Amino acid sequence: MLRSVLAGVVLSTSLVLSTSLVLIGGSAARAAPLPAGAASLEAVNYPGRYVRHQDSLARLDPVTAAGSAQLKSDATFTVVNGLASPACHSFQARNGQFLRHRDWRLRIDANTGDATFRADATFCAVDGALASYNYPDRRIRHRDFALWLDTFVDTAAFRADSSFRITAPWAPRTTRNPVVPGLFADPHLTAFNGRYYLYPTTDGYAGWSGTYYKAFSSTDLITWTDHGVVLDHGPDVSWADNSAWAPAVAAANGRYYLYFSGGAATGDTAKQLGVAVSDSPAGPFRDALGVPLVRSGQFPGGQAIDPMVFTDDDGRSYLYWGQGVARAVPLNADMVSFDPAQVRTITPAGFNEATFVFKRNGLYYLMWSENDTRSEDYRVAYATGPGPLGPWTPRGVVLQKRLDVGIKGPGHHSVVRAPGTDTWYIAYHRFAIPADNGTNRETAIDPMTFNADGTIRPVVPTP
Ligand code: FUB
Repeated sequence: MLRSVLAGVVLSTSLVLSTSLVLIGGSAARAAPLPAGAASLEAVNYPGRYVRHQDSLARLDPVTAAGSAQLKSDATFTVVNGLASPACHSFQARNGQFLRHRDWRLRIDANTGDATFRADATFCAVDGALASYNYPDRRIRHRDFALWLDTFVDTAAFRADSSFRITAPWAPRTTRNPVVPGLFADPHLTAFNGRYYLYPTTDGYAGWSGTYYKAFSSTDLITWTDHGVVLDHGPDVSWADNSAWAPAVAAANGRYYLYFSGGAATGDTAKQLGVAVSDSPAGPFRDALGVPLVRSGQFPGGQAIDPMVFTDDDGRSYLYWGQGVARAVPLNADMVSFDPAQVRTITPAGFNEATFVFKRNGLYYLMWSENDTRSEDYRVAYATGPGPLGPWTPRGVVLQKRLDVGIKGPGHHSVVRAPGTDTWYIAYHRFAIPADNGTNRETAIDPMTFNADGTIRPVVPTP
């Protein structure tokens, strides 16, 4: 069993993750991320006992190969992006709930997305243990084989009781999706220089109030490199504080342009679109304009969210966006401006949001999401046309829920062609499986295939 060690007390094998992070006032100043993905946590001073949940409470129990499937499942967690901070971690149980502290006990609960829950469910690797994000002087520690959040005392006994070894999971994943662990939505999957890049919304926030974007890259759509936070509304965007939604990245002029939606502190009606630029697809990106690219209310009707850029074979790029009303406009060659007089409305019947355009064999495809992202009926439909601005012929729904395997609300997608081939993939989000909803979504990728006449075959979403 490959083991990495979270503890400073007993170092059994390869990867030592201790003393790697310093907390100052509750925020991570220096972080060495734990490997994301499924894992089990073994007590260092009680080898053979693992963190598990039972009746929602976290405790340490013996787990062996002969143990029941339920026990192994209860003793398996997925290490994910910290719900309160990307510098720290959250631990998602197999039932979709998160390890969190309440009344100083460790337990599992469903993510409400509010700031208190997210902070209670975020832990930072510090000095060989897991410190609470919101109570940084307290660490996860076992006492009488129950897990508590206790104030750190610098004794050998406390250090031992708060040291856990990250091991291979007792209940390994059996599904290919989600492609990156944790809560990520609105995935923009694209390819640059023969490598896939994935830019999602960071999810798990009540009201989708997240503030930052991460980027991931892969050569095979299976193994992903986490490039960390590539744009954060807090420090990086003066005109947007929240609602960091639906990034989309395009390459031009030897650079990479990240289009995004952002809300000001004034509330829901103030969504605007921005554009940030980087010399690398892995970021970091900086706000290219210092002001919105599309201002709230600049084009009356609908919300200014969900930007997407399509670049045609002639090098001309087009910006698409909107919720309620779909809009499109040719971008100027600088990729950060356009002629407002050229903006046109292209709203298809059934449209809600998440426009996506691509081209195959000379045919243009306009795709979008229907219904509300909180509905299990959120889904993807499309039309085809002779040019990037249409006119468009509706072709129907291509991706929708698949209740027999627990897939609800698949949508806000993107499409990528495997470089140099006619193999296509669709990336989309869905309610996280199991037990989640339209603010706890996860990113999946599945093949997308075509009929001989160019129409898209119904996508079979897979768990
Ligand atoms: O993720 C926030 C919003 O939810 C997106 O902008 C919409 O497309 C919907 O997915």
